[in-house]
Amino acid sequence: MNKKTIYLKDYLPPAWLIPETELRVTLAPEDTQVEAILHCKRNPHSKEPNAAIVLNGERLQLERLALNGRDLAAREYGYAEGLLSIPVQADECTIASTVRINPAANLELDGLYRSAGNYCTQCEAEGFRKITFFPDRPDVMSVFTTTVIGEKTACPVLLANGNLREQGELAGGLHFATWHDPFPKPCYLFALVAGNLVALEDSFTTKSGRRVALAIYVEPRNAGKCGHAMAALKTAMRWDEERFGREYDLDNFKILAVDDFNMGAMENKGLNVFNSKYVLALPETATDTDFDSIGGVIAHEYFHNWTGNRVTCRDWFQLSLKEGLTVFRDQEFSSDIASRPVKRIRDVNLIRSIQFREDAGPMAHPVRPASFVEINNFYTATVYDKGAELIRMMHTLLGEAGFRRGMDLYFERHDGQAVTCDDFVAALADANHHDFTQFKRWYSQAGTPELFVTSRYDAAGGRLLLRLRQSCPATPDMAEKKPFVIPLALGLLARDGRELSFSHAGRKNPAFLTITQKEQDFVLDEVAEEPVLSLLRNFSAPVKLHFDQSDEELSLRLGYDRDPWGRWDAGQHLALKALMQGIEQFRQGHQNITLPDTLKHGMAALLDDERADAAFRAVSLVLPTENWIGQQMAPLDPEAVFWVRQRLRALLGQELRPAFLRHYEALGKAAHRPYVYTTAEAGRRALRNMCLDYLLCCAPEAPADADMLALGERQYREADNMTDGLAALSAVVNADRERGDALLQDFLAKWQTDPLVMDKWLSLQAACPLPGTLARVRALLRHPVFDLKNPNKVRALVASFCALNQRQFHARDGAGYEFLKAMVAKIDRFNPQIATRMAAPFTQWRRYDADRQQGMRAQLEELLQAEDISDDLKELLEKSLW
Ligand code: 0A1
Ligand code: ZN
Repeated sequence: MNKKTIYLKDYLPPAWLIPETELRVTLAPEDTQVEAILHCKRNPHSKEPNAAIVLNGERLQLERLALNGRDLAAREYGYAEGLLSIPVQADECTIASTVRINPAANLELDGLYRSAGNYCTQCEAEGFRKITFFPDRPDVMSVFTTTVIGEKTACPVLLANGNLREQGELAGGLHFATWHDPFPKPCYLFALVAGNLVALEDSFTTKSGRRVALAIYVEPRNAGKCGHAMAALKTAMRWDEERFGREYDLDNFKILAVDDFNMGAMENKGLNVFNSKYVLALPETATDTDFDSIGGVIAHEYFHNWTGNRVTCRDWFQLSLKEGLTVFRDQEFSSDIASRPVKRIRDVNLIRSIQFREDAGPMAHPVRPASFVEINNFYTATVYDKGAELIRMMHTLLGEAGFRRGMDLYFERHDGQAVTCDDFVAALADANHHDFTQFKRWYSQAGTPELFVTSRYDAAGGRLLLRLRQSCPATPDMAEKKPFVIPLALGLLARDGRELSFSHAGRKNPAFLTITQKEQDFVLDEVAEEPVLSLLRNFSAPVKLHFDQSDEELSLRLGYDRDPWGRWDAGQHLALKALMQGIEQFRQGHQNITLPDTLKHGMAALLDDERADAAFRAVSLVLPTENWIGQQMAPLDPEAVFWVRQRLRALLGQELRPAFLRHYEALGKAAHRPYVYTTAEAGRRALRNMCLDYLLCCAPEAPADADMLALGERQYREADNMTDGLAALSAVVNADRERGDALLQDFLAKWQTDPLVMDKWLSLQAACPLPGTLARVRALLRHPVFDLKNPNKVRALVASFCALNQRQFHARDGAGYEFLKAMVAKIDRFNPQIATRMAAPFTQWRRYDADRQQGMRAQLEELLQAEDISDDLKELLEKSLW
């Protein structure tokens, strides 16, 4: 199509509104007919008083177009570049259209498509235009009435948004269902589902006593795997009432699970469509992590009903209005129902590993981008996760009660509207008389701010002097950044680990300081002794903190910090120092890297710390991710990062073997049998599997210990659940090819008919850092369980290799790069969204040494030269090469 860049500054309100829409969809695999009646009204707020009606439409075969009941001849309208333009004199009119589409040929999974013979839709961001002609922009909100017609035998179930109005039989073996959604919504929230589906049904009574029918639809073979998702949905519905006062509004809430889906899930009004990965779970087939993420995603989509659907985005630049806020809400939900510290640690790991890297690369963009070519490229960690961090900072600045006041005002003011991030912030500000003017720079300035801190203790005055300086690197869109508002949460520790009290500006023990200037000094008073500082507690702002602490100070914080996040962060810092030192030695040719005592003792104490829960100990024992380590290096040497990290893990495993074994055995005895999924049990399994992982870990190129391999094999055989089985399988696969292969064979034989389990099987093999993995991945492309058209399979094999297996992907011979290029080129022909996501590792090419730079760059250039690449991929390639 050759899309052009569009700019936020060019936003104009729609010239026409469509208060009501009637759709009649007659399904057939290759020839579906869509009849639409749009009731149109000029927008009184439009700046173009005589404008024609302009409708988006792509891949549509137009059969009939009528204005106020009269068929239009081709010369009476214009249709070019996906825009249908109809000149109209009056202020109100009705447009009727009939189009034909081919769902069976839709492999981009955008618009109406088929998955396992069933029909479903994906309309966010701009998929509705592939179903019918419509002003496909979120600020046009319409009341939809949808009649779905299908064959009774092939499609016994016919669903759309809203409440069921009518259903019945038609001639020729057909039947129909008419659904009416009373809530005006943008077309990106439209959904239609049909097929041979079974439902798990339940109900929920809202706080005002209304009964809502709940149903999760799946293919018949998946009946019986929805119990956890249903329980999570009901918990989420109650939580939103209690924490945010938000009640559900329709008579029913329906979820469909499909195997073919580009993303995680979609919040269509009253009819969510989910990637089956985030619905289906049984103890035998899903890990604790899967159970967790199902709860999180179900909640996320449900919460969108208020943050996204009832109040939606004015335009796609405002995507974070709904996504950042809804991620914040799902984070809070998960924190309230399970472990708050562990959730925070996982989220911060994601921000540091993925979002910081994005913010430092060629695709960097502000949380509210100022321009884009293809909106699908902006469903990013920045919009979602950094967006949620902005909400979290405002929550910190206002406190829970003030934040809730602001949210209430936001809903009161904007229910039923399409609004901007500015509107959201204004509601929080007005409800609290708080000035967020400077804070809003977080929305418009990309890049990760860096915070440099030095401190000096004045013993005579009992004062601590803090000197702070902030800066933010230039990003492709902006060279100079103005100072951010940074809430810096902090605490002081005495040398024996006690929390020390202090005061600042007359306030006793404030939880945070608010930094607003480029350089700023703070004085903390009444500090009785020289403290160890715990800064950025709970990761109070998405910044890179530069603050020198000795190993002793970090060890003290690792052992005693009141803030669990601070304990984890201190451990990460301690490990990072050891890693960076080791990397330096490795690069000078030394392979005999040793484990610093401070790290060893810190980790040992953490492992034994019965005051902390098991889940916290498990996450805190993980060394910093390769991504995060890599960000501390220029140029980035992925082999050194992998090698040293693996070596330190192996040394920890060896030197702390008795302790790991002791905990492994004890945690095994404490297990509930059979498996139950509870926070405590999942934590226990996580810690036990962490012990196993360390016990099996061997230094690069070194053989695994036979006794430990046997331990892994035994756990694999004896496991009654996927969490323990997969953890053992993964540890053995990463330690020893031959023994791993034997288990992989066994696993395949057991699970080959379960696609989600096969994703795990593929992913494990692709992420294996042992030599020979690329050949294995190539062979797996031809394996019967693999399917290039299925995004989950592509993610499992291609992304696991190219994004998770940095060592093999960046192998010196460039074969990994060649592989990714070929995959991207192939997939782009039918699914640009997935192809572009797969290409992401290439965007980082500038961070590597000259040879690797050259290797990746050549692939980017080759991709760009190919004919007919998608707009999605083109945007990524051009920005990366620029
Ligand atoms: N709004 C969904 C995510 C989503 C976005 C785009 C999609 O297709 C291009 C699909 C889903 C969410 O935040 O869950
Ligand atoms: Zn979302």
